[in-house]
Order: sequence, then structure tokens, then C-alpha cells
Amino acid sequence: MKNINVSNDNQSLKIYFAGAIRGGRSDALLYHEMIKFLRDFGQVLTEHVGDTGLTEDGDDGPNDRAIHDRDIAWLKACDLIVAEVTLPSLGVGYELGLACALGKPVLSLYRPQTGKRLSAMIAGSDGIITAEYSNIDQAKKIIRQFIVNSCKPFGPGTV
Ligand code: 6K6
Repeated sequence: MKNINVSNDNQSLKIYFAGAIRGGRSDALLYHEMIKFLRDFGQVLTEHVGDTGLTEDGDDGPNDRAIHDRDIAWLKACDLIVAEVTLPSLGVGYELGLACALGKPVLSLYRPQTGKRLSAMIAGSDGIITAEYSNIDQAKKIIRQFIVNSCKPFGPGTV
């Protein structure tokens, strides 16, 4: 547990947000909204995931090795991970597996889809809290609760 005052020191919590890039960008606006909300709680290390101008080529940054190494470093440095997993992504699956191995708190947010099911490797993992939601307001409530439960708040002004 990290000892933080969530609302008064919003740079103390390092948050890793994961969402599909080469897996597809149809949920990019949703990622953007989630990242905007997460900024109220701390520093989001992976803001680029919510960049609605980024295409699924995901290559308007450094080369793949540099992307991988930088993201792994951020994953190791972060306090918790929030992932939107509705759109299947190899990269997000890889990040969540590593986050579990590192013992980090992990929330996966999933919008149930007709005729599709979330991977059992995510839904069945003890190290991942999976929550279903259908709109951004529900997602925000779930995220808030996850952060409060993952941190040890103290004093007035905490969530
Ligand atoms: C530059 C600017 C924005 O994006 C780029 C280059 N691409 C990536 N940059 C940073 N992280 C990436 C990039 N491509 C994938 N990732 C990581 O993998 C993110 O943290 C996502 O959570 C995840 C997406 O994996 P894919 O398999 O859907 O690409």
C-alpha cells in the first residue's frame, strides 16, 4: 500500500494506463477520457495512449525497441495500472502479465460485447481486478474505488 493523500498531492501517485494502439484505435476517445480523469489522482505516465491523433500504426514515436524498453521501465516504476481491455491488444496483454508478475495493483475495465468474451487469462487472473462497465461515468466510479482501495489515504482531503 502506498501512503498518499490522493487529492492534495496529485503528482505522488504514478499511474500506468494501458489501451490498444496497434490492436486498434476505435476506443481512443474513451482512453482519452479515462486518462483525463486519472490525472486528478496522480501522474499518468502513458498519456500518449489517449492521443486521438495517434493511428494504429503506433509508429510516430521512437523505434519498437525504445518503445518497449521505456514502457517496461514505466511499468516497473508505477504504483498501479488501469487498463481498458475491450479491444484486444497483444501489447496490453503483455503489460498486464508483467504487472501481475511484479505484484502491482491492476484494474482491467471491460465493456461486455455481444458474441465476444474477455480472455480467460485476464478474467481468470487473481492478480487482476476485472470490472465490467457500459459508460464512462460507471468507469470513473470503478477507477476511483480501485485507487482508493489500492492506496492508503490519510487525513482530511483524501478520497
Ligand atoms: C508514439 C506516440 C504515441 O505512440 C507512439 C509509439 N507507440 C507506442 N508508444 C508507447 N507505448 C506503446 C506504443 N505501442 C504500444 N505501446 C504500449 O502497448 C502501450 O502502453 C499500450 O498500452 C500497449 C498497446 O499495445 P498494442 O499491441 O495494441 O500496440
